Amino acid sequence: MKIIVAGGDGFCGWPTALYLSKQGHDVAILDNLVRRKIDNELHSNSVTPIATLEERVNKWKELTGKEIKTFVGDLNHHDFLTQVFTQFKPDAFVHFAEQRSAPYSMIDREHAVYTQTNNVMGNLNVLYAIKELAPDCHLIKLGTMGEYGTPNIDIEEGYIEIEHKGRKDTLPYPKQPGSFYHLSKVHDSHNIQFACKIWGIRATDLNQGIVYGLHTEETKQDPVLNNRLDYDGVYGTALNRFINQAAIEHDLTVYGSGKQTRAFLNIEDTVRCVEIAAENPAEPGEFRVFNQFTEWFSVKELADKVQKVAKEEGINVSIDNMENPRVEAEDHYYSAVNTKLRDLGLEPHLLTDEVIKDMLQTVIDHKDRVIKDNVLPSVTWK
Ligand code: NAD
Ligand code: USQ
Repeated sequence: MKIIVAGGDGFCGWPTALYLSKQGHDVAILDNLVRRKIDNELHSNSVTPIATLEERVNKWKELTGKEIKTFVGDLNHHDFLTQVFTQFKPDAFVHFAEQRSAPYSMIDREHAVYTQTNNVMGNLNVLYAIKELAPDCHLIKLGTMGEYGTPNIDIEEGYIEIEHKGRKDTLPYPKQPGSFYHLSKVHDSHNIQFACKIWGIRATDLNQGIVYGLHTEETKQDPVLNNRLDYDGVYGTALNRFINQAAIEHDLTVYGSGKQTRAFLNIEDTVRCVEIAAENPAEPGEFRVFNQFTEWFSVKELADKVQKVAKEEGINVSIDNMENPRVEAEDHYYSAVNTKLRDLGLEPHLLTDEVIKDMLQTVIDHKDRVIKDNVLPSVTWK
């Protein structure tokens, strides 16, 4: 298949592009490299040193003989997107290219507006490009489990059957997102569903949980192929952050009681889930939703696991239940369905002590790169 990976210079997109290329697909990366600029804005960095996009794809070609074409530009530049679609003629468009940090979207008005403009308009431009230039192209869109929030009932995969005043219907599952970023994903989902209905576009919304991990089989092949690893209070995510904190012997920053529960998956499963979606496309006009995660944990459970593994490695770190900078439920029910990707063949990589130990070792190797001022959270929701 000819597959565009939009956001292919980022944490999820880069290993996905390599994996799909290794599997024999003709892959092109589209990215405006804005994440590298945001690192500069935040005076932050990836713990792992990352090569330029050009160096990355050149190294991949040198090692494997496989070419990954690159299109450097913005989804919100219509002429650019038109050129990409006309030249590459994709069978599938994997859309990772959004501003993905909840804290970044909550910094102030400007960052909230940027997040929603970048994400919602970018996605709308992709929908129009598919309609006008590649109507059979399958949109594989990265959504998020956080679209659902933490309702007091089980979370279904996209839709819920409701009985109301004696009548029944299957409706989109109610959405209660917790940041302007998570809201942008809800807006995207609505736009995609509408486009599928009116234009007959085929789309899969992958409601992904929090991704942990760093390496995949492909990124491990050479340091130039390194994936990025965020640890700061804005882009670092729960488990990855705790492992980084342990590596520099910093207290683990559990927000509030830490009872808040989230769905997680290993980066090696992210790449496989995208492949499964690509190889089993939605039907024309179908808006399909898969919950993309393998396990759920409370934040406190993750901190306990990291503390234990770190101790076995001779590192003693405390858990700091700091005041929660977010407005979110800490004591809540959590149970979510995730059968569709498994039914299509996903074999989960579960979170073991070994996985934490491996990652801890990688971070220790690069710990001099950690900018300590960036570790504590700096953004509040209020
Ligand atoms: P990332 O920030 O590392 O990568 C996103 C990439 O998209 C960056 O390389 C950036 O330069 C590019 N980009 C952003 N806006 C663009 C635009 N308008 N035009 C072109 N390129 C643009 O993020 P990530 O962690 O790889 O996340 C990828 C996607 O997966 C996001 O949509 C995110 O919401 C979703 N997701 C991520 C996680 C996670 O834990 N990392 C979990 C669930 C869902
Ligand atoms: N948390 C801590 N301590 C920390 C960091 C986070 O206790 O140091 C807590 C947060 O309060 C929250 C939970 O951990 O309750 C998750 O926070 P996170 O920063 O790991 O994840 P989140 O903000 O939800 O966003 C991340 C990605 C986003 C993706 C989302 C998937 O950045 O792109 O959409 O995970 S999900 O959570 O399923 O919506």
